[in-house]
Amino acid sequence: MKASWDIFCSVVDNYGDIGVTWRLARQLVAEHQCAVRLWVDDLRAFEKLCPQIDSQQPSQFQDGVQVRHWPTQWPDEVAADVVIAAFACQLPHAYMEAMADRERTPLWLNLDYLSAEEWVGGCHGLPSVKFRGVQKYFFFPGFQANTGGLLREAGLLERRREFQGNSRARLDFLRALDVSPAAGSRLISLFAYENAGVASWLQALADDAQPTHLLVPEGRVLGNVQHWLGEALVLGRPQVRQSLTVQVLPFVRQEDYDRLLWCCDFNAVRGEDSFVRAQWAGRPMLWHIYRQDEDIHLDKLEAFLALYTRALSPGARAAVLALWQGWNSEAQMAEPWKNLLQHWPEVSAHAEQWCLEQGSQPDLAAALVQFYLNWI
Ligand code: TRH
Repeated sequence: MKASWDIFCSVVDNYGDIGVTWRLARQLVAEHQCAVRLWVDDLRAFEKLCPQIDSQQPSQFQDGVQVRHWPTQWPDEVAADVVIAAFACQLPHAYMEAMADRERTPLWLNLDYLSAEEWVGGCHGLPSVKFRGVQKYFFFPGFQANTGGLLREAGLLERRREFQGNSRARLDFLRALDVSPAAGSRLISLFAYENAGVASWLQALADDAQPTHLLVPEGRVLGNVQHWLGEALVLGRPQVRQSLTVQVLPFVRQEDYDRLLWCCDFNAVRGEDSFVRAQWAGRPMLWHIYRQDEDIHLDKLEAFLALYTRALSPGARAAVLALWQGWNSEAQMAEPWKNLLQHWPEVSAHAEQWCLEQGSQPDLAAALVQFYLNWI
């Protein structure tokens, strides 16, 4: 019989919580034949990355996943074989009672935030709290073999390479978004939080001899872009300043965001899920990390940079470090950007190499299923 899985997603802010859990839920159904219910407390956030979702429906099937609205008043529900609380969200008390009431205790996991820090490997899979005999375990995504890995659908890298090798498919995809970059221009996507460093980067792109077409999905960075531009941004309309064309795009469905990343020569991403997807795109990238209290996000940033730049030459390594550290401290970006361009061939080849390396490890959904099989 199929194992049943309940995934709980509380949308704290932004799209990372739902982005990750939706991806995982679909993959468990498609690749591991699991029966999955995804409990989401904010269906409107979900609708943004999956437009087929009807935010008024308390229960609906999407891609084989039973999507349930997580109501404040918890209904009487039988607990699943495997229960995932995403990002340390608190399960409804009545559901925890239902877990404990089951004849066969469920496997209860906390799916944690992604970090490249060293301690993660040591904590992955360890027991956490207990509720009436039901043991909870930590499950950590990560980049090293001693972690739960990264979300990566079967065949993703093959599909990505095929798309990138097919200039027609790329053009058609961009055309459907009303994007027509001039021949010879560099294509960049910009998905970030508010960042005072944006202006200096855009100015450097505008001053460059090579033209750039910058695609900015609707979101939090638009204020900085508009401020630099000095005029109102208009969705879909290319706005030109010297060598730089800025174009705001509507927020697209998750699959299309992947294709957008695959199309670009350079991707600025943020948070957790877009950060991973940019790595699977195999192109040079820039990460705007989610800011946390007491600057603990900076430790995460440094831990990732140490791993990511390990195989680079000293010059290229210094260029990547300066760019990423500058971006995350909202510093002036012109010099770090120009310096990165000096190392472009190496940084480009490295992005593909890093993707290959990460892609050779078990993916997170497979690791979760294996964890369950080892546990029963
Ligand atoms: O939206 P985010 O900033 O989410 C954040 C982070 O996950 C952060 O770590 C977490 O603590 C916080 O949420 C609560 O960035 P992220 O993680 O990249 O999620 C964005 C999602 O939106 C991702 O699944 C990709 C998707 N997306 C689309 O589907 N279409 C789009 O057009 C764009 C720009 C993104």
